[in-house]
Amino acid sequence: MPRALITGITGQDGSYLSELLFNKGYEVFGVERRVALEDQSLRNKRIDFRCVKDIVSADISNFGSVFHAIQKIKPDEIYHLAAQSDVAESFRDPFQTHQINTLGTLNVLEAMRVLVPNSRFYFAGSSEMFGQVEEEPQCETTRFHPRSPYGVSKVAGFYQTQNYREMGHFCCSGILFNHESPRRGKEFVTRKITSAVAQISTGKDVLIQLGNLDSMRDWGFAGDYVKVMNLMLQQKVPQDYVIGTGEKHSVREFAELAFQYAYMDLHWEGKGLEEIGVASGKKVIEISKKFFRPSDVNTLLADSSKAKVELGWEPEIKFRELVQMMVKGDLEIYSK
Ligand code: NDP
Ligand code: GDR
Repeated sequence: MPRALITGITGQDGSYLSELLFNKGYEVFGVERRVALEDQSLRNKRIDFRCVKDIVSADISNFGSVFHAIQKIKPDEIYHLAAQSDVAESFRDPFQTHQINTLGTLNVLEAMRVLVPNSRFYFAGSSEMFGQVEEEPQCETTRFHPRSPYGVSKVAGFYQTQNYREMGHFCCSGILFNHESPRRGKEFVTRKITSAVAQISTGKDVLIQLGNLDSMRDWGFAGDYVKVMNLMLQQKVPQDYVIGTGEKHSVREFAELAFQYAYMDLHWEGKGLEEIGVASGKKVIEISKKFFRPSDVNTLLADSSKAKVELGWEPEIKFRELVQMMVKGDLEIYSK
């Protein structure tokens, strides 16, 4: 049985990936940092423990703890997903973002080099590396121009991964565009909207404060995207791949559709910072300066043709089904 190690197993992607690998016959191991005073049942709420053989304690930003975890697990495949993944937070704390994302990735790669040099390594790269896009759509040869400390940390992780590959290790990066699900954290705009929409539809008085409504993203489903992480590590030659749906939509469209799937009609009034969203005769959305970023990525669109041709990968779920799935998930939670 191959042994897979997932860093970031408590996160959205970690949970879907652990289920996928278990169903493919892997022994699945995770690393998880222990945080004092935190309710472990809450932190582990996404994980199906029937799919996980063991979880070892490690903080990715500490080389010693990563070293011990890899020494204990001796994985055949390492899926390095752990990160400070919140772009807005990376402006507030660029140092922690760098510590976890850049040094953390180096910690995993170096422990792999010393302990399990034949292990296969996946790095969770991001469309945020393209940032201020220099061409549309973005593919594997598009130049990086990151626009946040998070984006910079992922570019560094990408080049570290490439460097270990050039030293002879089997290392790949997936350059994944935004992917969401009912398990998405509520700090991200999609789940922030669908969880509020579900509460409004069940009669709660909720006002959603948003930032840049016209930001465009290529949004896919996390369950589709974890499949490609595994596919990449089964190839003969390690390579990097861009992964997205090839469709882009604005935050505004996402909100309109989310209200529609909860049987409410959303329309907009006013302009600029005074703009509001109205549904069922009530103000449900307002603009808040708090949610604008010092430098944002205004548009992203993936060209995943390399993954389609070489890996046979294509997304099964596109924008409309994704929004519907997320609204449905939150309606189930909030109507209880
Ligand atoms: P999440 O934010 O849901 O999960 C991040 C995971 O990293 C959590 O398990 C978190 O654990 C863990 N983590 C954070 N800091 C540390 C640390 N110091 N030590 C150990 N573990 C830590 O992210 P996603 O699942 O959405 O994303 C997975 C990866 O893919 C991330 O690297 C992200 O940057 C990247 N990515 C995500 C995209 C997306 O749209 N979802 C797109 C492109 C890239 P804890 O429970 O302790 O917080
Ligand atoms: P992103 O996702 O930054 O693309 O990073 P997020 O959902 O945070 O933002 C998407 C866009 O929406 C705009 N926006 C808001 N964003 C948030 N979070 N909250 C708001 O209220 C709001 N209003 C408007 C943002 O300005 C932005 O333009 C995600 C993460 O999962 C990263 O880890 C991953 O690498 C990238 O996707 C690809």
